[in-house]
Amino acid sequence: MKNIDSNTHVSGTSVYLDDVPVMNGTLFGAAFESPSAHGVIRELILDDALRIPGVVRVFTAADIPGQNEIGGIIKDEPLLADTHVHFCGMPVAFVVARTREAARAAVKKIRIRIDALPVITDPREAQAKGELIIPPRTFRQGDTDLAWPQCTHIFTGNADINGQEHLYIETQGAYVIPQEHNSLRIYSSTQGPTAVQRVVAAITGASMHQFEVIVTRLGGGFGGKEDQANTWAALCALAAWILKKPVKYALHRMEDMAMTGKRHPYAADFKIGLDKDLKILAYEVSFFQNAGASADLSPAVLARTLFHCTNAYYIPHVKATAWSCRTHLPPNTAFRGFGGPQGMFVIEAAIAKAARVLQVDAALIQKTNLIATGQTFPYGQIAASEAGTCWDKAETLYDVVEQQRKVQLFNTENKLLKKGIAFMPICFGISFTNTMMNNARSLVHVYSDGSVGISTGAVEMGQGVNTKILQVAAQTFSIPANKIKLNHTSTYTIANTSPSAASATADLNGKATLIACNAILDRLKQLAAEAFHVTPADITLENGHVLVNQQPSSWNWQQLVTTAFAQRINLSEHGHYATPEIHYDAVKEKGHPFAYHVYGTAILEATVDCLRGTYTIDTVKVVHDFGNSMNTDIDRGQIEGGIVQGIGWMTLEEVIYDREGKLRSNALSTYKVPDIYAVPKTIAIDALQTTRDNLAVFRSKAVGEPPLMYGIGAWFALHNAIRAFHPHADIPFITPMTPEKVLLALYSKTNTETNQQHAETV
Ligand code: LUZ
Ligand code: MOS
Repeated sequence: MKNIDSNTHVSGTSVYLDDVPVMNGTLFGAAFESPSAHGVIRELILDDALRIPGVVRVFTAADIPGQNEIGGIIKDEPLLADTHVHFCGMPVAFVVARTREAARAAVKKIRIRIDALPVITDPREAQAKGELIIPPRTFRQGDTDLAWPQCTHIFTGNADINGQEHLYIETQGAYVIPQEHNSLRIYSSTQGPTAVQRVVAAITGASMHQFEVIVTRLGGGFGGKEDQANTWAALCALAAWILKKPVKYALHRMEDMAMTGKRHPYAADFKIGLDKDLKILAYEVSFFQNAGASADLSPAVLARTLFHCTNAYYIPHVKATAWSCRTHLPPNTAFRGFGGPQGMFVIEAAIAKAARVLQVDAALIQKTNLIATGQTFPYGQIAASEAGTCWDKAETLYDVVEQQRKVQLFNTENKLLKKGIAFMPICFGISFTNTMMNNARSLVHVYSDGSVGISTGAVEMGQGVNTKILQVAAQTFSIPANKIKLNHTSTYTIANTSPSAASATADLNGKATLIACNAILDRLKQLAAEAFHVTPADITLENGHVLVNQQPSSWNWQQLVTTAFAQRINLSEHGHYATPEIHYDAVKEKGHPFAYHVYGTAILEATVDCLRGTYTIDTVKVVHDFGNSMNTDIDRGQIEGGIVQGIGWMTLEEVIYDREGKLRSNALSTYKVPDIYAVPKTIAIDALQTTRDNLAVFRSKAVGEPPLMYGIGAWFALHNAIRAFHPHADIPFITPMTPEKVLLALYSKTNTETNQQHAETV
């Protein structure tokens, strides 16, 4: 089935925040952001701003009637700076004016005097100074201290992983309209309507039931709107609450880039030990997460880094510690993969380091250590599948031996162009790591004409969740798709939602919809059974027809519904789903946090121009574990998008803050994202359809985040291409691998460590 939004998308009639008609009398907001990363506010001068024609009011922290607090996991983040500023771009004041232009002009007229305090941008420095968001966490399996003496080879190293700008096409924004009885209707471009509702209640000092948060759809979220849509909604709500006028604020791209957090940069130290057969016996890793100025979602992101620190490998002895380090950058936040990709990069770097020094193919070490069914992850969950199925299929399906032969031939025949291949196996746990969040609700109405309306807590952000939910209802009721409509997301219809995140939205909301549809269907079957003098089990529906003992009856769906309505049978249901089987003990750091894991393997090939340092990522060939895909078109779209986004993170996208904590890569002229030319010429995706039971909706496994991590292989394909030119190149594990870094590595001095070891081996 086609994505139900495709026609409105291509005809420009899909409704995003900025397409909601603006009411007469609407005022427009703009935030004044801190020009310094750290300091004490001495003076805030608003006079010139207030003199701009059309300016209605400038709000500061003193105007907040409730709490000046937007923190979620930890209450450590003011909406508007009060006495101190903690990052460049931190909102200090909110101008409201009759036009957008007046609001922006007034922002430029605000003056602030700040006494500067020392600025920290580096997570290692923050950790050394004890600037931590939460105490460190450690995951342990086996005993690394006992394992080191048994290792034949031990390697140490470090990695520096940069962040990533979300670059959703639709920037952040909100539009708030006062309603009767002291309530507000809040249109928000958010992945988390309930988070917006909770924050607005805190800011106004009112209760959640006074705020209806409505989401039509998002022009992309990628995690950037899981928590950070709250600010704009809260600012507009504050102004609308006090002025009793509609207030709208949709951010300019450069405001959005400067004021919002990104994927977390991480620094890491690793130590890996292997036996003579290349089995990894022990792995120790320390992660230094650059959290930014306040907690936001960093503690949860940190947890997922630990959960994924061994990627798709089984390692008997593991000790992984992670520090969430407070720096003076915008609070970093959720981004597709949620800390997992950073954890996975480091183990891949450790394997690459071992391969480099031992002069073996990294793929050999990877393959030797893939996790098998029954083996245990460091957090205590037992693998229910094996990573090797995807790997083995990829090897044969894509004839890797032949590909490697061709690459070798190419490399002997070419002096200044070199190719590299890398395997990238993935393993990603599906569920919010915070067990409490794994629940969802769906409200299903069957109208008396037989048509169906569905509201859930899911936010459609281009990922196709509404199409999948519609498929659930269409299949359960056995009626055509055009009889079903997915409604916008609203906190008045569905309460206490988890954000649309963690790749779990279709599973959670799809299952809730399934439960609701089945409850209605049970009532309808009961009715039909009575009418035809059989039992409900004898009734089935097929293509809109009612079958009795598999034989056509005189009733169709329409008659069934009309009869039920006439007999006053409830044609609506509110379904609730909570993922079973999951649990986690955060003290022991053991449990069963994930409903299931998604596996896959990608083989990436890159070509480097060894004169210029430029490169292309030529092919990405994937075998991906779909379970039993409900919608292969949507799933393929997610995989292609994820791969390109992952390649962008690993190669082109360089977030640069200067030492004063100012974002230098603050526009698309200075922050390079993949364009059509950066997309690999070939992306081949093979759907591994597995029959094993799992907790996904219709056994169709989650597809949102996992494919991003195939992009990590691009870094290692480039790494291998560089080594084809300069076998002992000194290639630090720093991301992204921009052409500048490639050039530096191509002409780097010989790395003595690999050279010495090489000499010894020879
Ligand atoms: N959000 C969250 C997430 O709050 N918890 C998670 O575990 C998670 N995982 C992935 C993406 N977003
Ligand atoms: Mo996300 S990183 O699933 O909001």
